[in-house]
Amino acid sequence: MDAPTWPVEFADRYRERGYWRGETFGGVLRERAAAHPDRIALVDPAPRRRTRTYRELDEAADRLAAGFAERGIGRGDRVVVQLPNVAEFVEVVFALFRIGALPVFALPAHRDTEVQHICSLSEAVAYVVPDELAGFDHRALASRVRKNCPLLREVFVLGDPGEHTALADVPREPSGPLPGPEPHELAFLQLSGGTTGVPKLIPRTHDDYLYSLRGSNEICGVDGDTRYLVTLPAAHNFPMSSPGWLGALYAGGTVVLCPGPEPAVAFPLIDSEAVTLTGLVPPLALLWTEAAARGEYALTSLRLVLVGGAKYSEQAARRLEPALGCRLMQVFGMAEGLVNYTRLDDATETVVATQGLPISPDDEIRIVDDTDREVPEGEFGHLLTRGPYTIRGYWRAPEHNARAFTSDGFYRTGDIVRRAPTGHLVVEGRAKDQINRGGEKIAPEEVENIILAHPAVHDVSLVAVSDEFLGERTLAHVILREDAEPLRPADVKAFVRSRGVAAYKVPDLVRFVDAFPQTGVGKVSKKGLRSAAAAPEQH
Ligand code: OOB
Repeated sequence: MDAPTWPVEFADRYRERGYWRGETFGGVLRERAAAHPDRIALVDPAPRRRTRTYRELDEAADRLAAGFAERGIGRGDRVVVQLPNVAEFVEVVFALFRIGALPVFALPAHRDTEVQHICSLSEAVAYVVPDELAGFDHRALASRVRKNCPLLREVFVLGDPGEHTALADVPREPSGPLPGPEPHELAFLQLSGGTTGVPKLIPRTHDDYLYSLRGSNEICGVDGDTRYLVTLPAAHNFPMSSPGWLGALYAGGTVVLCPGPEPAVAFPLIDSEAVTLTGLVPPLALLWTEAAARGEYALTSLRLVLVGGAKYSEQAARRLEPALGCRLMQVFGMAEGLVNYTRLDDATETVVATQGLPISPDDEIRIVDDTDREVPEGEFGHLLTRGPYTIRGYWRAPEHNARAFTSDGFYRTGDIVRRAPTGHLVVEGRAKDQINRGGEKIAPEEVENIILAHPAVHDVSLVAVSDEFLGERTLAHVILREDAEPLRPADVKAFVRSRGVAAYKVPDLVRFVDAFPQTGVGKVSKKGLRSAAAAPEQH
């Protein structure tokens, strides 16, 4: 088996309670297209405004599915999808859902190192890319990755295909219904934020993910009149399902694809497309709050903004509602499953100071000490969780699973939380070795391994330093080899960049040291490094 799943007694209970309804994504789109064929499902505003009705989206998915199937892509095959916020992203994903092939969601920012790893680990047979994005040639990246991944048979390119296959040449007239996936089967693989040298893949089923959408829609009041703006990268779990573009489509609403998250791009779209709902990470929420105060855009259609992905300061949260003229909801979620929201009828104090309550009455929450014993009510501890949309294990990672899950199936989130008197969760910190750079997750070990490959570097440790705007930034402490030529911080950054990784993983700061502070057991003391980090930086 590729990943552990729910024991049968849990699966039975989740079905009995109506969480898992035996729907599939392909089936849901078919039903919505039959119920309201001419309603607008997608608005893709750039470079020239295009729309897709539910019928058009349904038919586009069918034709693409037939084309993929003709090229030998079938049930259970993995296909890495790395596309920006465009209509074709949604069409490709629904086409793959229909044939039961699994999209593996890469972020547009990912480069050779990440894509190579994702393709190898998932044993992907195909990879879907744009031709160029933000001045970067994804076709060339695909050519390089393909050399190292013998199983990768096809590269589909949105736009000019170069040596690969044009996505536009794939669609075929469907010759009949394709044998689709079962609701309990996997729908896709999502990337974990990661705490180890390499990210893990998160296997989500149709049943479990659709339940999280239904639950999110109910909490956020999403219905056929909702117009959801996809501000963050569509491949991330938050804008996908909290309640996200998939939630909006589930409810028969309209999804507006935003080409960039900055106010100058998003605000005119909110006004022209009458956007009602969106989701933001805290640094963006800050930017939007400041920009809205300038009053250049009416933003009157906006009803609700969700903020999550990293801790949102209470101070910043208080300013959002008056500035944007809409409701705020905090969301504390994870691609592994559990999602918490504050509620529309919560008092302002609760909305600005807590990270919410779980979606489901069957989300089991334990707050424990270092020995897995429950802490007294109201005190903080490690958050463990189990439930109808939280995975029981990562994809093909048995050793990691033994550490990341308890023997009775609780996921160790790595987050430190406490319960407010209202029962709402408050995120107090993090026990996992991960840096949260404004919602973008960085596993220090991954970046350290890259820097260690530099011939002049003897050792390195990457830590978080607090940052007013991003929450956290990265600082690399580097010990050079004794005989090495001196390096400048810029050389280390350039080296990381040259290895082909997402730009957000390039250290923000680099400091050269002679030794790391040691802990009692002789391990690098990251805590010591963090407290030493207040000293002025070198350039
Ligand atoms: C979301 O998902 P991931 O998988 O990128 O990251 C999950 C981690 C959590 O374990 C926690 O450490 C952190 O991100 N986090 C928050 C937070 N929301 C997420 N920390 C503090 N306050 C919050 N509100 O980030 C994600 C997935 C679905 C919905 C929203 C966010």
